[in-house]
Amino acid sequence: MERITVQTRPIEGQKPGTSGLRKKTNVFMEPHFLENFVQAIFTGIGGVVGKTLVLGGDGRYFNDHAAQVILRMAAAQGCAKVIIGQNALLSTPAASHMIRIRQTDGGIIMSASHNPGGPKEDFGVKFNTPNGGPAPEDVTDRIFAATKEITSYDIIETTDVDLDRIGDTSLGDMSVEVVDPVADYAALMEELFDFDAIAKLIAGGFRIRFDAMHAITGPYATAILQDRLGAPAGSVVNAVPLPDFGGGHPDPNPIWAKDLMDAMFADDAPDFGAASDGDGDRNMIVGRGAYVTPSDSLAVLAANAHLAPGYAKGLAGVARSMPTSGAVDRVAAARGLDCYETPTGWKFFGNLLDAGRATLCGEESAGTGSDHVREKDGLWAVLLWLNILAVNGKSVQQMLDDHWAEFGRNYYSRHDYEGVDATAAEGLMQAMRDQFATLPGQSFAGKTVASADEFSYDDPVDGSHSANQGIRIGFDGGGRVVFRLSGTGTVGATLRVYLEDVCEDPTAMNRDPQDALADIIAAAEAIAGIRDRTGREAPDVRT
Ligand code: G16
Repeated sequence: MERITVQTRPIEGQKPGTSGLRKKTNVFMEPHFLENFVQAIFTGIGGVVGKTLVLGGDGRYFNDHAAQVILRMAAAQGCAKVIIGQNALLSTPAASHMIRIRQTDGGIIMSASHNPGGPKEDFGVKFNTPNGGPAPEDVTDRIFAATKEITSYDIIETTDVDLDRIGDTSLGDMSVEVVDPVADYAALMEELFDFDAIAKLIAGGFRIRFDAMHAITGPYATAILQDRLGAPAGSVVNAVPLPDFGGGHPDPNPIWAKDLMDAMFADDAPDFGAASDGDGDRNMIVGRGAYVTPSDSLAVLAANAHLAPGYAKGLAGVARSMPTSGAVDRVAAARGLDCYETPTGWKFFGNLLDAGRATLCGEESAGTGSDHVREKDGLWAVLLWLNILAVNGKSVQQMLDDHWAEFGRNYYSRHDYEGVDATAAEGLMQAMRDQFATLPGQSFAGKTVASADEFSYDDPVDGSHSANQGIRIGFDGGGRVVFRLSGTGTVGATLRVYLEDVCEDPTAMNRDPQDALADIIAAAEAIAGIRDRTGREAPDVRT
């Protein structure tokens, strides 16, 4: 076993995005690419001497090799201990939990989340801080700065560590503890939720279908939903994680989880359907014939979380990302809860959760979570829904109908234009900025613009400022459109157009969102000129 210093040079394009660094896998496999970024993480956090880190990933192609490299670099640089999931697997929420309960100095998660995996698809690496949450911007700025100054990294040359066997081992002077990836997480879920009530619901014939999309939640969902809660074998489908997610796109939305949608809209549909993503932090909830938008899911959970034991004391407050619909704001207003609006990216919830200002958080991008960890958590959302349904005995559709009757409905849809020419996308955004002063008062497709600006955020806990977080156009009557460029894509630019309108008419609560939003969609096109600027006739994905 030899410790060597490898000379290297800065590599372009290592700026962390919305959630860590995501690139094509073959880029990560180029000489020094992974090592440079890992070294930059170590430098950015002040070195790893004497520290304990958690390590795990979603099992996508290159996960196992990257884990060995990270272990060898940590060992070469004086790290005291790495706690790693068996076979280098940990879902993102389970990693967050592990970082917290073992009081470690943080962790490295290998994942490109909902992006496809495989040699030709995506890989990613991100650092989570000791609170279990994604590194905030000051840390990612330090990591990025280190990528631009790197000249060498230290690594041990040795054979691979056996990650198949649970237990303690070592690498040089560093301890390596291989842990069961599921056990601690499952125990946490059992603390938060009334497993007896959910098991009784299921035993009474309530049928569920959970689509793990060949990704990391397979073993978690099988252990919890089938083995502990008694759902019949086969309730969890696509349960075996595969390095390429079976060739699929592990993003739980109606497009990429179409099989689940078809099953849930069939004549013999189960009562409850759900899916999660590559690394287990996103979720999609579907009832029989009833798709629940992530924004509505957050609002319904905020209104009913007290029915689960872990939240029986009520909520300290709620938070949502800016492009997420205002449905949860209505719940907060009715229940007298503080409600925060943050930029896109789970990292922005961290301070609010740590300070005890928010208990539940959520994003339109299929993420919901609470202060139990510092990441969004797919299976947690599924279990909270099941706990609520077990207590009140309603169907998912009934939950939605009752919710809209009580609070009103925010019709919502997101239109994505993927792989757009980056210059064209920037041009579209800039052209709108140039119109901020003149848009208010003008009408487009019958909608009059009330406000036009770019969202910026001042963190109420640490005072940090984040600018350029999405363009907002508000319309008279409460509708709005938000334009943002994704920070998680790996090819060109992805333009996200978030469309929303408010409805308080009890006779108009069950419209198709695309119809209900037709005027807002037309106004967005008229203002931004999406077709002309991107050359696209229609969005690639409508959620
Ligand atoms: C990540 C972040 C989320 C964010 C999402 C969307 O999700 O963790 O907080 O909402 O990206 O990002 P964008 O719109 O920039 O693509 P994940 O599930 O990919 O980690």
